[in-house]
Amino acid sequence: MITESAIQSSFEIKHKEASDWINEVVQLCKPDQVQWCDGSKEEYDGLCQKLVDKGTFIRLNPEKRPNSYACFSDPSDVARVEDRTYICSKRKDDAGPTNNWMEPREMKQTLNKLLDGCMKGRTMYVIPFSMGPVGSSISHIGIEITDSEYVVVNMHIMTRVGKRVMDVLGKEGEFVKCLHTVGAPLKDGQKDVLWPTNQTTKYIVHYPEERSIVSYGSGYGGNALLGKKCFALRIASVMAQDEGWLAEHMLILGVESPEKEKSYVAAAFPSACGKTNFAMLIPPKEFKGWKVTTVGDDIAWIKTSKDGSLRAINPEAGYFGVAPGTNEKTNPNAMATISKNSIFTNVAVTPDGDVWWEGMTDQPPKDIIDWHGKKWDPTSGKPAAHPNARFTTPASQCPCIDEDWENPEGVPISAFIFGGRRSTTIPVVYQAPNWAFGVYLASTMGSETTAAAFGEVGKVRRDPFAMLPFCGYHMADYFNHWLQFGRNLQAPPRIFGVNWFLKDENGKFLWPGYGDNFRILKWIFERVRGKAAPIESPIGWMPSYEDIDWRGSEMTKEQFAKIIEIDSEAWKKELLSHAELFERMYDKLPKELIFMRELLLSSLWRSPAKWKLEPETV
Ligand code: SAT
Ligand code: MN
Repeated sequence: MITESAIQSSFEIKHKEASDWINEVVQLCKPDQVQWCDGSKEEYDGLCQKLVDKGTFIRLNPEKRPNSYACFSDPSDVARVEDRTYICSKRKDDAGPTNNWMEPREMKQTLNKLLDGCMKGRTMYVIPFSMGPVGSSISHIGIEITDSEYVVVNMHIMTRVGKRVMDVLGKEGEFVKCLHTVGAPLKDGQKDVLWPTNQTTKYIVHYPEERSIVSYGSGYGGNALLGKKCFALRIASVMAQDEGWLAEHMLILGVESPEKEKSYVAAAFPSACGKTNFAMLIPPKEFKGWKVTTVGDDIAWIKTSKDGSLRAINPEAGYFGVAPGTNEKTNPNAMATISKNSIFTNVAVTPDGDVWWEGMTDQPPKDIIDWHGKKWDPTSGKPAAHPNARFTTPASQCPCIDEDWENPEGVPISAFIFGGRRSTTIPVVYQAPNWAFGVYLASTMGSETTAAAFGEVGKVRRDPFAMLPFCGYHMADYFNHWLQFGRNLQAPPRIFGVNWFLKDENGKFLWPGYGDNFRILKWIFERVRGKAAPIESPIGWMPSYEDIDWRGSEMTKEQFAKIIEIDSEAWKKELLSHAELFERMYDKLPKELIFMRELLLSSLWRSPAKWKLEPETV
């Protein structure tokens, strides 16, 4: 049994609650060794080397991909596991109908049995980390305990790790307890596998009242890097509700005009909607002097500052982005970011020691190793990289990183954008006339499913605020929190809906997307400055053709009218499906949302079958 004095640390631990908790976990999980992480480069390099020695990491060619590694996970451990994710609030009613729930005591009994001895034969690492710039008033601190070296090195990139965090915590600062184990103890002398995981049992558990997380049985991404979805969204959303701020599944970007006017927007999209591409967007070449800068690509923490403005930080320090589909055309900034100091999980590896994935180049290189670690057969019909293959890469390497991305005061937010993948019905852009309308728009957003994981492909899955898998409490209470939050703002940010994915009858995209999305972003930029008076439609405010900057585009007025039209019958069906969503959470649903729906319905009844931009039908 490990004694307190055998716990290795290069710095003194003054926080009693933290060291008591560590001791408790040591007694329960029974690791062979315990090591506090100091966040140093030596620690990072040492653990990467250990992973190379174990065979888990492949060191990539230092000329092509300096200081970078590739690894392949166990095939049972390739993504977040939503059906194994629990919100264990004291009352079921607080978790709501969209979260799995178990009574906390019952869950602890189950977990304690699994945790007993779960780290045998392994080293337990203790990672103090800050979500957000160390010491910022918007930031919060966590301590993750893990028995995975992979987790430690990924946390080094994704968060700010080490002694400086314990210094901020002092003797009794608050922190979120994050306990992670791969759930694969080693018997005496047992050889480890390349990707330890528990193939049969996984639990991702949140105790919102205690502000703690326990993750068992997975070593992958959001299941194991507990600062990300578990802390920065599920636990933080509960903290935000209690304390009057917002923890959102949003990217943050800055738009700067040639006159150096600048606005920041935060945008929520469900997965598979090109969020990282939008966060790093490059305006078409005709827009000389316009710049888009990246503050964050996935999560935003937003607090009201003393002067009443809204300030946002990106709580993360790196990007854990989807690799397939990323290339020099879709996202050159991401390609530059991952050129060095990066970890690649479940990509393919080329014979010259570089990485490859579907969509990186038109033709795959010859003789590559697939994500199973085997020679890939291009005729097999199977992808070389797993569709959810990821890069972990430092945000500081992003060529379009915003100069204020680490500003402890955050950046001011002028607009919220909500988008989904919809082939019909939802126009390319519209503005909510007021905050409550915007909350309605975001609460009812949906996306067509692209992956078999969610069943039928092409079915609309409602994903309010893109937060459905990430809200740590009752979704209807969350809507209410947003309504309430807006009431307290002097100048609430404007709210917009966007949809880059409209298709014609033949399945052809009606909007080019990528860099062209800047045209829409520019209109939003002008709207938040009170310019470009909009046109009223039955569902909100629209841009006129003339108010969109078409330099370098061939889009005609007729084509634009098509992606901005409102089909009354389709929208009435849309509203019916909103009612279905609302019924699921009727017990706590804010009445405002029911009234907004009525209002929309009556406005659609009064409008033509197809509302179009042409003056005669307006
Ligand atoms: O694996 S993560 O949760 O970090 C990414 C995702 O699934 O959205
Ligand atoms: Mn995400």
